[in-house]
Amino acid sequence: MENCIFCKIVNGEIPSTKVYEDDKVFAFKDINPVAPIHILVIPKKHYESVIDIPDNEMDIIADIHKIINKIAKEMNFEQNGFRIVNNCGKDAGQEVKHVHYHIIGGKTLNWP
Ligand code: D5M
Repeated sequence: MENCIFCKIVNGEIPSTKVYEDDKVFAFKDINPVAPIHILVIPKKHYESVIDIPDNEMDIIADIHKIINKIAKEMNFEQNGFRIVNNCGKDAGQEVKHVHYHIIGGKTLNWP
């Protein structure tokens, strides 16, 4: 989608530190990390937020979670754990209007 920063990252118009890519999913380091490891996992296809994903395209969420697990294992998060965050809309503080899951870890995290 035009003017979407994450679409521009997917198509290489804006540089990123890529962690993973396949035909549907892209992962890269967050520019503003809140923990030692902070990675964003996104669908290549543009959806503004998860609530905009049609029922018949929900397989993309399973695809994203498979990649989250793969990355989490590569980061050795199996023993100490990690956090997955999806901000959905205004009240959640979603800044970038392209579905993304934060993988956050590498230290003990506070909540909320
Ligand atoms: O989080 C949006 C996240 O996107 C926030 O943690 C910063 C990150 N961000 C914004 N621009 C970039 C670029 N260019 N590269 C990497 N990371 C980026 P939200 O859940 O919408 O609040």
